[in-house]
Amino acid sequence: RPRALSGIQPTAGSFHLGNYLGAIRQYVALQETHDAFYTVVDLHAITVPQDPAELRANSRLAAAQLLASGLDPDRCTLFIQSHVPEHAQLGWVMNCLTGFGEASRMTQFKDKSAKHGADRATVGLFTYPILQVADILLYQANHVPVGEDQRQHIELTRDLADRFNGRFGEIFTVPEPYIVKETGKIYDLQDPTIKMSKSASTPKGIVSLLDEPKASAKKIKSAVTDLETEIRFDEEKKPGVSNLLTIYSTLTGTAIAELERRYEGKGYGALKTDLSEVLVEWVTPFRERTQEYLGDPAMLDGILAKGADKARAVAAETLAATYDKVGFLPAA
Ligand code: AQP
Repeated sequence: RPRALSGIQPTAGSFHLGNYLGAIRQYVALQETHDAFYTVVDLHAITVPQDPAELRANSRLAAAQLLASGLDPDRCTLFIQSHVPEHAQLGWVMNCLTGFGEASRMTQFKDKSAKHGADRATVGLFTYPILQVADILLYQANHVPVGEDQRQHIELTRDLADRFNGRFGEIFTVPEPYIVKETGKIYDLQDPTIKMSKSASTPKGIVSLLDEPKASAKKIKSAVTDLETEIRFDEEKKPGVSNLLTIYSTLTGTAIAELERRYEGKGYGALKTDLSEVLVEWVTPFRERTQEYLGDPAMLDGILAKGADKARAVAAETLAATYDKVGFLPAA
């Protein structure tokens, strides 16, 4: 079986619809075809200021939401990144292989540091794509399910894997991004030209999965569209309507062409009302399942402990091979 690896930050508490449609749905699907590793990346969460108690709670909450989305601990390996110290250890080796200019070209860092102010952005935020490289390479992943915003980081991962393999000997699998074209970028409901994002979206532009379903329905109903009336998928001319159609199509498994037919001659109001119902039907059981997992912290921690053991077995092997190739003296 090919390997898959992906990570998700516990920072925001609730995941949003972009995280789910862009990434988590693919995590669930790849359990069936891949030896899949999924990690809650708490090391990445401290690249921006965080509250320790909140981080701890959000890490459990992230794991609960992943399980509620359909991850099955018997069919994939789910773990907390900091439970596997090899991530930080391989991260250092990868830091030493990355050019300063190369790291400076990462657009995610540019966006995020612009938001925090250049002086307040940490060195950790600057090097987080390189830690992400280590996250992926440790598991020899063939495929990395992510949203479109992560494409550049997967490219960096491929470059560094090639560089290491060329310089020290072939040990790393060069991974491919696994980005679903239709849902790789879900847009903000209020500004459908930017991605739905926990840091850039306004509260009305982002659907947080754990919000009160009624509040999410309201956000769909007040989504920005355009001045026409026709329900047609056209990302360039009708980004708002196209985004709603993408969400609708993915949540219900209905082809977009079929939706266009179904809503011919009907107004945007009808589309929004129906989609808000679809969303409520999806988030209501999702929230319940998340609460069930949270209600049993011993079980949740047990799943994560087992996941960390499984992950470590793989990660330790890759790290040992890397240390050997680099020329570190083995510990006696
Ligand atoms: N709008 C989106 N559409 C499709 N996929 C998305 N992802 C995020 N936003 C969208 C994907 O979700 C996964 C987890 O992302 P993360 O843990 O890195 O979270 P994030 O990128 O911090 O989420 P945000 O909201 O995008 O945060 P900010 O605003 O901080 O950048 C990833 O696979 C990501 O591609």
